[in-house]
Amino acid sequence: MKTVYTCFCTDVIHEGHLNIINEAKKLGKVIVGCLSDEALIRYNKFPTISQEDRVELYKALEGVEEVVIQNDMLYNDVIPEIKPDYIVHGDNWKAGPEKSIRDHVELLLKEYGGKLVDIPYTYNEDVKKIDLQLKEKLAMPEYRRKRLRQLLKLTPIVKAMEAHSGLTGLIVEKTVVEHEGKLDQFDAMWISSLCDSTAKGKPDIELVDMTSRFRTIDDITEVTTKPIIFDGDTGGLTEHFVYTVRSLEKMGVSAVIIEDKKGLKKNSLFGTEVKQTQATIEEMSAKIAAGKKAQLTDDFMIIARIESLILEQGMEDALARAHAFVAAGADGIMIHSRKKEPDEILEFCDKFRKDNKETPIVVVPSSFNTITEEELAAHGVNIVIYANQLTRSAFPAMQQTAEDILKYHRAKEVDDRLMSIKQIITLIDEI
Ligand code: SPV
Ligand code: MG
Repeated sequence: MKTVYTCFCTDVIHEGHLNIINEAKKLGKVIVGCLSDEALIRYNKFPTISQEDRVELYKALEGVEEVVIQNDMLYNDVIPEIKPDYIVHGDNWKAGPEKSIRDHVELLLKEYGGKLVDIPYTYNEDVKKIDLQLKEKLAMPEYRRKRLRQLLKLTPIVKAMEAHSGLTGLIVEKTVVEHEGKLDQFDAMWISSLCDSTAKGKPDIELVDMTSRFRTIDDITEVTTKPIIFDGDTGGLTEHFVYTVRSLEKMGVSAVIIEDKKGLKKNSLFGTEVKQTQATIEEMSAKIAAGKKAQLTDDFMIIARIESLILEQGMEDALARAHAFVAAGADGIMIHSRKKEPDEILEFCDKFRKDNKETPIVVVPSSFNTITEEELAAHGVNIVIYANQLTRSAFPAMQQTAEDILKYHRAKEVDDRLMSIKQIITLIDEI
């Protein structure tokens, strides 16, 4: 009897999957691969049910003889092991980023003479509705909020990208790339105080009030599903911060990062060029403890950001603060630097990790941008935040367009570098 292999990464079985099983059955004994959570989150939406529940779901399907875990999105683990006579898949992977996976599977099959069978992909109103329902579920506060903690367990380094509007949120949500055969995407969104303020034409000095910052979160949560890390600046007065924590939890935000500064906060990238005052260890610890006491869910994280390196207070001060803030209840530590080289960040991570193996470390490599995610992870970093790159790429593009239209007294000269009207209207999902 021939063996047929198909890989599923769905949380809900619909007509399309049943069709695949039916077609596969005609060719031989059906083995279904359940794509592991670790592999799935690199190119699909986050799962709404556990890997174990997905295995049970697939096992219960009539015609499925066996379910195995597939750990590699490129099928490198399962194909040489099972050597199926056939691999069956919906033909939607013939185009788009998934095509590289299909190409790779073809190569693997060629090695021993296996065959690839593409089945016409089923996409009708029912399937579309299921897709939308899953997306809605992922966007719900109670599901979204806990996702950062889930991701920290699933991936060596969580990648967060700046978002400051519905549109930038959509870019973070939907961008999937294929590079060297593998697919990848961002895991989370960072609502930067710098970019949120800049988008409003205001300086990054806690001038944009919380109500307005929450409005930005609303704009983003309405159209996305990925978890949110909120830049809470100094957190404000402790008496105010406890309310902020509750509001963020209610909105489904996963984490707030507050920095150990007080008085008029300026952007860290100014460093010591402007007057900035660091809060004492006691003041910051009290704020963290009050926030932790106020929070109602176990999902939410309060991450303490240390400005000692920015303000040139030394490594020992940074480390002492990190340990004190963890003792006060912080769920993570963000260490910041504005040096071009990552040395002081790596030194901090290595030294902190000597005494603390668990507490997540967050870094924002805006200045020390040559370091890769892999290198950061090797030094114990758990979350990397690309804090402002969408804003910084959009601004010069818009400015150049404005200048050129003024120069040429028409828009023809800029047209080649614009997104088409057709593309922009299809960017936005319609219900
Ligand atoms: C932000 O993005 O607003 C930050 C990071 O706080 S930084 O601008 O580097 O201070
Ligand atoms: Mg900020």
